[in-house]
Amino acid sequence: MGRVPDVIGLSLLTSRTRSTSISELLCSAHARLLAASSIKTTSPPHRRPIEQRRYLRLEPSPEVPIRSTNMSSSPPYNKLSYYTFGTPNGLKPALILEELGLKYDSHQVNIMKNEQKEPWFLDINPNGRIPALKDGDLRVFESGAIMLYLTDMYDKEKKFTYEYGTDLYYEMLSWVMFQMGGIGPMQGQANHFRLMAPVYDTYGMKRYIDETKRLISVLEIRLSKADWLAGDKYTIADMASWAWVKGAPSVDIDMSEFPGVERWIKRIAERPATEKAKTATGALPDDKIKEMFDGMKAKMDAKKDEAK
Ligand SMILES: N[C@@H](CCC(=O)N[C@@H](CS)C(=O)NCC(=O)O)C(=O)O
Repeated sequence: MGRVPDVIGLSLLTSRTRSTSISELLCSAHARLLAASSIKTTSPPHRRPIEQRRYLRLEPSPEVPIRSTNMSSSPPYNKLSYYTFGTPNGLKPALILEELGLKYDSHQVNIMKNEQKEPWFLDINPNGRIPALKDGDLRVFESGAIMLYLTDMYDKEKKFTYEYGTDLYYEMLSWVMFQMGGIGPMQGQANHFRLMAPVYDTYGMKRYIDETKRLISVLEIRLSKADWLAGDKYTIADMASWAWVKGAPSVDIDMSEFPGVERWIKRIAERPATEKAKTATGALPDDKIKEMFDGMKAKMDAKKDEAK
C-alpha cells in the first residue's frame, strides 16, 4: 500500500504515503530479519538498528547460502539463473544471455508485487532491485556487472566484448559506465516526472528530460559516424544503452533529432536475439507499452490542468 510499482527503473513511493510506506517497509524488514537472522540475540543494544545491518551483512542467511561452499572452485559454473522483469534494466543482461545463446533459467521477480524486497531475493541482490544473476551459488547484481560477468566468463571468442586490458576493452567499459551512471538514472528520473510523479512538476520534468536529451546527443556524436559505440562490433555497451534509449519517445524526446541513434535503435531491434530477450523478461509488446505510457502521460497532463 502506498508503494507505486516501478516498471521503468526507479524506486517509487508516492509523496503522500512515503513516510508510512518507509516505516512499514522497515518494520516488515525488521520483523523478517528477527525471524530469520542467527545473529539477532548477540547484538549489543548500542549497535545500528538490525534492519540496516540486514542490507550490509555479508554472511549467508540461514536459509539461502549466498556464496559457494566450495571456495576452491572458480567461475564459470555453467548453472545460470537470471532474475528479471520487463523493464529496461531487466532487459540489458537478457540481451547478452540471448546473443551468446546461453542456457539459463529465467525467473520473473514481480516488482509490482514487491517481490524484489523479499528476503530470498535480498540474498541475491542486497539492493532489492532487479536484475540479478546466479551462477551456481555465486551471485552477481547490478545490470552492468552482470553483463561484464557474462562476457568475461562465457564470451571466450570475444564476440560481444574485447580482450581484457586492450584499448577497445576500456572504450567499451567507458560506454557501459556512461549508461550505468548517466542514461539509466537520468532517463529513469525523466520517466518518473513525465509519467508518474504525484504532482505535475515542470522543473523536475524539464531538468531530467533535458539531461536525457543531452546524453542521447553524446551517443549521436559517435553513432552519426559509426555503427556501434565501441569499435566496429555490437557489444554490451550498445546493449546497455539501447534498452533505455529506445524508450526515449515516452518522455516526448523527438528521436528524429538524433538520426544516427535512430538507425542504431532499429539495427539492434532487428536482431533475433533482441526479440528473444524481450520474451525472456516478460516485457509487454512495444505497442502495449506505448499505449500504457500514453495513458500515464494523459493523466499527468490532466494534473497540470487541475493545478491551473
Ligand atoms: N543500477 C541498477 C538499477 C536497478 C533498478 O532500478 N531496477 C528497477 C527496475 S528497472 C527495480 O527493481 N525497481 C524496483 C524497486 O525499486 O524496488 C541496475 O542497473 O541493475
